[in-house]
Amino acid sequence: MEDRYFSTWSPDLRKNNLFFLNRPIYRMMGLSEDVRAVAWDLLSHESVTIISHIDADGITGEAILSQALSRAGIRTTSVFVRQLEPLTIRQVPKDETFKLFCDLGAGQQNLIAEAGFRNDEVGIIDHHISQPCDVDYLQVNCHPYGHVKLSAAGVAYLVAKEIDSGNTDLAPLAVIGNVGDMMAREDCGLTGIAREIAYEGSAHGSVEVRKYDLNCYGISTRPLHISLSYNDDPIIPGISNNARGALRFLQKLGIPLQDNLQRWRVWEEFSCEEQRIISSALAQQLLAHTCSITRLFCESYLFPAEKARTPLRNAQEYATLLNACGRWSRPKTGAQICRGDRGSAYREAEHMLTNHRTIIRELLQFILDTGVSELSHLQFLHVGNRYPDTIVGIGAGMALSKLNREKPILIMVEQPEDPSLTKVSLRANEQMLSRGIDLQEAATSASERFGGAGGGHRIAAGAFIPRESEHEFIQYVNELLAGQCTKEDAGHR
Ligand SMILES: [Mn+2]
Repeated sequence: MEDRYFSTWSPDLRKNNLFFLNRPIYRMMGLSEDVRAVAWDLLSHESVTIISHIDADGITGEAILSQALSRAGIRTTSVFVRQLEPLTIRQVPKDETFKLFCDLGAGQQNLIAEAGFRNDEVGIIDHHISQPCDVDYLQVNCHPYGHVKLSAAGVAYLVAKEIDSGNTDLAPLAVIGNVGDMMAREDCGLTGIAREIAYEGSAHGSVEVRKYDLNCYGISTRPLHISLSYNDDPIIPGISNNARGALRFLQKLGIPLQDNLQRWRVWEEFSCEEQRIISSALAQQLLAHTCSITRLFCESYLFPAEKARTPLRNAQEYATLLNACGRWSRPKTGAQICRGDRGSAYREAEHMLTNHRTIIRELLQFILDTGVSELSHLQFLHVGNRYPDTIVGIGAGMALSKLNREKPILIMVEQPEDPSLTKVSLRANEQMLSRGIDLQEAATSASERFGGAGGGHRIAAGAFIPRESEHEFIQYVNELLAGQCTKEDAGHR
């Protein structure tokens, strides 16, 4: 890690450095020094309250931190929030415990300060853009160091390992957090520190890294032809969105598609030789339609200790299971699973996953039936109050591959607890990113302009905006997206 090169950090220097982000001295300090500073500080407390996000990254981050702290003899309690805002910050107890924010907090430091939390009782472990704040909170954030493909669970793992080098058994959780936050998506595999963590898990025996696996969701639980037909990255002519076509394609290869119990085999169960035959047939299919084969393969991350044919077997499906728990208000069920519960918590999560999928399918159908309105650089739809705001982003992402694949999609949903607010979800795809699209930037600046708040990542972002500015907001996002494309075009000239 380059960061180790700059080791000008000293505790006193840091305490006196009130202007956190944009000062050169901050950039001079390294990520590893920040990791060490937070780890040391944590060890000085008797009890810690972890405040984390309800998604797969937040849940795995919490599980890593709470296990690392308990092992060090520190009491922990956890609070999960959908996001950190004036209403939810009230759930953070005003007590003697140290408050450790995970996967959130960096962008809400002023809110934390306004709520009255002092800098000696707060720590932040995050990977989102940091907000300038007069209170100098102890923070470890990979984002300002340019590690943009590391999730909060990844950072939490670095802290856990600094607390005790024996905590490498928590690597699978960090891998799930990274994959859950789509850190592996753009490059068809994890990169940088996130990848180092996966290989650490591999050395430890808890993670199996498959370097040239099929880039397809559902390799441990879905019949192969179903898995292939759902896949839209890459789009394979005759197979994507066509389960019957996918089945016919596989049948021609002469490989048994069912096991001796007449169950459909999942990708993971095919032998290396069978996988090789199927992969090369898929590559030929792409080439025959002059499509690129570069995204056909990816590096995948499996957990050999987990039971076969369950979503716990690979990082992508495990992350979905945790996201289902979070989105249906049971993040603690997910956290229990991360601690090894394969009994009641796991059964409950399986039910939630089934329910989650049913509602998402309905939402997807609703979007396709209703249709979207198109602007020059954006397609959008309002789903009213029909669906919970926690799944609308997923529905948007799935709908995108079936709608116009050239323009980002924006979906609005009413906020049941606050009718004056509208929740907005934005989704793009890799091709749009390569043209310069940055949804995080668009969501942040557009929502700020109308007195809302937004954030996220280049490929997926969200915002809350005042209901009355919906129309102008959409128009403005469209303008911003148009600007992002032109910028990119100009750069290529
Ligand atoms: Mn995250």
